Order: sequence, then C-alpha cells, then structure tokens
Amino acid sequence: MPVAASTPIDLIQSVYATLDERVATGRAHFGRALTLAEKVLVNHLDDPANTDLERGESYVDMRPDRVALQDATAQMTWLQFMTAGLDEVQVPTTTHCDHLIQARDDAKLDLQAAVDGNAEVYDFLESVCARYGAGFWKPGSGIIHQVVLEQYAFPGGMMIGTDSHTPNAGGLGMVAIGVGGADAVDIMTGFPWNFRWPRLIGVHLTGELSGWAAPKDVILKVAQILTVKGGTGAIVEYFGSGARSLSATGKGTICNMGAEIGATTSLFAYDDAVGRYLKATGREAVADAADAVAHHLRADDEVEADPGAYFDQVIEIDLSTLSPHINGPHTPDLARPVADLGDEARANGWPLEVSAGLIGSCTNSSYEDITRAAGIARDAIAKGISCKVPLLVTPGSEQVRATIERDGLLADFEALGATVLANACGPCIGQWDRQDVEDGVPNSIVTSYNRNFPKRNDGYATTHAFVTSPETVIALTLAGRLDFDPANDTLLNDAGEEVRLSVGAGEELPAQGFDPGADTFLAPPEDGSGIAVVVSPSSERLQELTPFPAWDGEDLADLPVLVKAQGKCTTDHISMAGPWLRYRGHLENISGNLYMGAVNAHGGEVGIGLDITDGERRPYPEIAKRYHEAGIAWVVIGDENMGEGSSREHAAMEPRFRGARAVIARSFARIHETNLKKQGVLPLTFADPADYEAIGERDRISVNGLVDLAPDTPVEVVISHEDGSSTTIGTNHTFSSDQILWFHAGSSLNLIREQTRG
Ligand code: MIC
Ligand code: SF4
Repeated sequence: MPVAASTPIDLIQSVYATLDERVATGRAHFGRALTLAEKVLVNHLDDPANTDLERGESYVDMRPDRVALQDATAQMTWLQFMTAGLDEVQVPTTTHCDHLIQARDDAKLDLQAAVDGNAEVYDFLESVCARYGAGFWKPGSGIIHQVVLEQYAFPGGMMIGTDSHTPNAGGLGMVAIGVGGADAVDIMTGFPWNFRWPRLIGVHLTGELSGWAAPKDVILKVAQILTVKGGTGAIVEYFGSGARSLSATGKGTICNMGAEIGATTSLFAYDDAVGRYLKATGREAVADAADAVAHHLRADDEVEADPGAYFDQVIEIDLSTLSPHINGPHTPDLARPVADLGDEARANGWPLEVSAGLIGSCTNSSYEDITRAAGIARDAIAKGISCKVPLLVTPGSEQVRATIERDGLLADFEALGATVLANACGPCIGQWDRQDVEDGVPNSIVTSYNRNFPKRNDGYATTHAFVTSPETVIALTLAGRLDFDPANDTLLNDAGEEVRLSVGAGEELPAQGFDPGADTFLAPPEDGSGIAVVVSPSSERLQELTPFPAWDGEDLADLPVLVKAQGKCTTDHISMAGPWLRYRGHLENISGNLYMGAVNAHGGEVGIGLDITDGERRPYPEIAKRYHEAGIAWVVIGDENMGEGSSREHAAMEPRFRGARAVIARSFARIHETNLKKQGVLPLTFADPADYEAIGERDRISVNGLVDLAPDTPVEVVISHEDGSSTTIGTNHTFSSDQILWFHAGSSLNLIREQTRG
C-alpha cells in the first residue's frame, strides 16, 4: 500500500481508466444524462451492475480511494482499527496532526508547547501509522483539509475523512465525505463503505464576484437559504459560468462550509482554475490526466441546460449582485448582508465593538485569501489606520505559511500588530487560551472560520462569534465595530481624516510558485510489523477499547431519560472540544464531558438533570457514570438536527459506553445518526414531532418489537408517565438490513472483528 506525500498518479489513472464504462453504465441505468456527483459515485460503486440507486432511499456499497484522519478523531479510529487484527491498512490512509495545538502566544512557542504536551498522543499516532502502513503528517504540517487539497485531492476521486469539513476537497472536484471513525475503519480494513444514495441539490452560479464579495459569501448565502439542516442527505453540486469564474481554493471554501448545512458533501467540476491549482501545487501529471478525461469530470451538458430535470432542488445565485455577508452569532445559518449587521446587533443587544478578529482555518487560508486580506492591511497602514484589537492569523498549511512569509504577506499583518499562530486549528476548535477577555464578559468576535456555536473559540458562552470572509474580518477588525460596511462607510485615520478601505482582486496563485516549507511528512516503512504500538494502561489520554456487548435479544423496557435536550444540541454540546480534546483517545475519561452543553428541556438548565436513583440534580456526565456503575441503561431525547456539526464519534461512543440504548429525536444530522448506529445505539425519530412534548422528566421509555427491526418499518415506543398512565407513539429509523446487523453485533466494529478474525 504505497502511502506517499501525495496521491500517486497510477492510483488516479486507475480511477480514470474505468470512467468510460462506468459512466455509460450510469447513463443506461438512469436512462438520462448524469450530473458530476452521479458520475463520480457510479465510478466508485462496489458493484456497479447490481445496485439500486434511489435517491434518499437506497443504501449502496462504495469503494473510496483514500482515507484521511485528523489527530483528534484519529486516536479513536486507530484504537478501533487495532482491534481488527490486520497487519496493514487496505486503502491509502494518512493522519494529520492539527487539532491538538493550542493558540496562546505565537506559532513557534505554541507548536513547541503542543509537541511537549501531546508527546504521548503524537508518539502513539506516529507509531500506529508506521505499524499499519499509513502516512503521518507531523504537528506543524497544517490543517488536514488544506494539506489534502494541496497533496491528495484529485478531480473525480472519492475520499472519506474523519472530520466534517472533509468536503473541502470538493473544490477540486472530488467527492469527499466526512464520517465518524468507525466508518473509516470499514474502509481501512478493506470492507466497502455503506452510505445512502444522496439527494442532489444544484446551485447554479452566474455572473462574477466583485468588490468586497468573496467566495465565502456564496456559502454564507446558501446557508441562509438551506439552513443548518437543509442539506441533510444531499450532495450539493455547483455549476454554471459563475462556478467557472472562481478559483480552485475559492471553490474549496464553499465546499468546506457545506458541512454547516448538513450536506453529505459539495463539489465543483474540473475546470481551468482547478488545472492551474494542480499545476501550481506540483501536480502537472494529475492535471494532464484530468484533461484527458475532462468530459467525465463535469456534468453532462444536458444538466446545465435544464437543471430542474436533474436536481431535487435548484438554487440560483448571481455572483454579480451578491453582497458581502456575515453569519451568526451562535449558528452559521443566521445570515445577512454586512451592511445590515449593525441594526440587527443593536436590536438584539449583541456587543457592537469587535473584541478580536481571526483569519485563517481550514475554510479560508488559501494564498488568494491571504493576498486579499494582506492587501487591505497594507492599504490601511498606508492610509494611517491602525488596528486596536487583537488580530490572529492562522495559516492553513506549512506550504501556505512558508509562501506567504516569503512573499512578505505575513509582514503586512504583523505591521498591524497581528499575531501569527501555528498552522493548526487553534482558536477554531476552542483551543484559544484567550488572555485579553475574561469569561463572562459579553463580547463579539469576527472570524473567517466556518462554525460559531457557543464556546467554540475561546470556551466562553458570552462570546458572540460571527463568520465571514477574511476580507470582511480585516475590515471589521480595523473598524473595531460590527456596524461598519466597508463598501460604503469611512474610518477616521490617525490624522483625523475620513478614509475608505480598498479591497484588491488578490492573487489566485503565487507568481513565484509555492514554497513547500519544512518537510513534515513521515512515510511508513516497507514492513512495519516489528513496530510496537504502546498504549500504557496508566495513561490518562489513551485507553484500549473493550468491545461493546452484542444485543441481548430483548426489547428496551422502562428506561429512564438521561437527557431531554431542548433546541440546538450539536456535537459540541454532546462532547465538548477545547480542554476535552486531550481525552479523545480515552473513552472513559472523555465521558466526563457527556452532554455537558445540552439544554435540559425541563427547566432550561445547561448540562444538569435529574438522577432518578435518588432524586438529586447533578451534571449529566455524573448521572451517566452513576447509571453505568449501577447497570442502568437509559435513553436520550433530542430536538431538531440532533448531533449537528462535527464528525466526532465520541458523541456516540460516550453515550454507548455509559449505557445509552436509544436516542429519540425530532431529526438527526447525518454523521451523528450514522455514528450512533455504528456503535450499536438506536437512533429513532418521532413519527409525529409533537410527541417530543409528551415526555416528562420522570417518565420511562420502552422500545418494543426489536426482534422485528426491519428497514422502513416503524418502531413502537411506550412512554410510561409518572402518574401511571402511558402513551404509545410511533418512531421511525433509517437502518438498512445490513446496518441492523451492527445493532445485533453490538457495533459495526464487532461485525468486522468477527470477519477479520474469523
Ligand atoms: C470541528 O470543526 O468541529 C472539528 C473539530 O474539526 C470536528 C472534528 C472533531 O470533533 O474532532 C469536525 O468538524 O468533524
Ligand atoms: Fe480545524 Fe476548525 Fe477546520 Fe474543524 S473547522 S478542521 S477545527 S480549522
């Protein structure tokens, strides 16, 4: 299994070699032309001849080309893989160290602190990669999605990654899907990857961006239209002349943040801009190979001519009239034009002063982004405007960092007093050890990131985070206020004059080529079988996994409700990141954060509920631990889009470990729902969403008829109320017949283990 620092051309050639035949089979199957997503998917079917391909219905087996893991999710993924008893990963796999680096002082000090502080975890990941034949990207390499875009993504390919923003690679025309670790283990162990054939949403882009508008505004607008759950179960395909006017990295930004609308993934066609990016990143051979099959790397012409006939929903966006947007706080779909934010902030009592500006992340740290933002910084200095609040810049990769340093762009930010952080997730994932503002002080920040759930950046619930383009971040940070519209308003400079900021076009790619920077990749040895992978029994950060028990064949009878969550319950609410990232490899210890952020529907307290064993109110993680120790199984009740956000399977493994048997919600986010299924927990949805209201704090839940659990068959749930009465309700599930075997076995991993270990 060759795992190099980039995708080998023969792997790509072998994917392209089957396109003619597979695309023809796909056209014959549907009796019509195909969209790009359909072509790529059909080309990666495990069994193209015998598969039902009904949108939103059929489950299909896929054969992705690659797997990418990031350090915070990789630990659990590898711990699961290790139990399968194989000698080598069966599909090229890489691990990227990016999430565990804290942002505090600057790039150098923070990186060193991470290398020292996380030594045990990095050593584990490095040795496990070497042992099982995977590539290892050391801390400092950059954020997984930027590194994948620069090295591994290719048009028409298919990959999965244990991070919800894996779709970033859709900017190069790859079907790249974010999954939980157990899904990755399926592929790494050589099994096909099972997923639901997606619905298709088409976004028709016309016109061209101008002025302050940026690619980010496209996805901010799409998020407003589709909301955080509008993309669930769908692939979003962008097409049209406007799509062809965007740079490859701009397309990446749009696909990246498609995670925020719950989309399975998003993608763009292969075009000249993608070809230019491939060449600039040293992949001429990939561009040549893609040119030779370019007609297969875009939708058939009929699709653009009559999109309504091919997509379940079509959204029209004219880039020429798209104004700069800014979304938030607390949810990424709360959008409005930048010009309207001031009034809205005043009406809602959001602090108008900007307390910090943050540029970078996996979403927006391309060379083009940085040149545009740095141009504004230069312009500000020339016009006598200074920056009064902290400005933090996170380069997305070592290659971007080295290049923007060489080209003097970092110096432009530093001239404004900016701090350049390590090439890592840092403040985007609660790893911001913030010194300038204290917890409890209401404040507003502007970021070029993608997510803005409460506590997501500095760990403070009182920080209001707004997401926007890097251009707008710089402008609002310089103004120091949310009620500033850079296109129309002026600022007072050091000489007391009114000046207006200008924005330039930026540079799509570096004129002098990319500087790769430090070499941070470690290839695995030819034969890793002699390498020891150590998990110390006394470690507080890593713990070997004990398989979850198989289903005992019984229904669930009279289980207490640990949590009835009200409103948003994202994976950040279920298993918080930030300080808890250090326990991502230790199931027992990380379970100390279980449902800490969930809002209790009975009374609205956060993270606190009723312990039925003694009637005390306690933090959820404590109650869960007490139930676990007492052998009491339990259920969870969720609201809409339960488990929105991250791919972290900890949000499913922790409940499972502590005794959860079912999660009954109004609706689920795709990855969380799959993660629950994979770990042997039943995700059920209320047939009548109003039944959510029927569940009281001391009620007991029974789930009946599990022996007959079958696809498309409702499941009966009985709510036994405190007063002795009961209500019988219907619930639905999305298990396929194969997935029901996961439930029977206790987890999908148990099933794999049975097969690999014989
Ligand atoms: C995120 O942006 O929430 C993360 C941290 O990258 C997660 C993965 C994780 O929880 O480790 C994601 O998006 O999947
Ligand atoms: Fe990292 Fe933030 Fe991107 Fe997640 S969204 S991968 S935390 S930079």
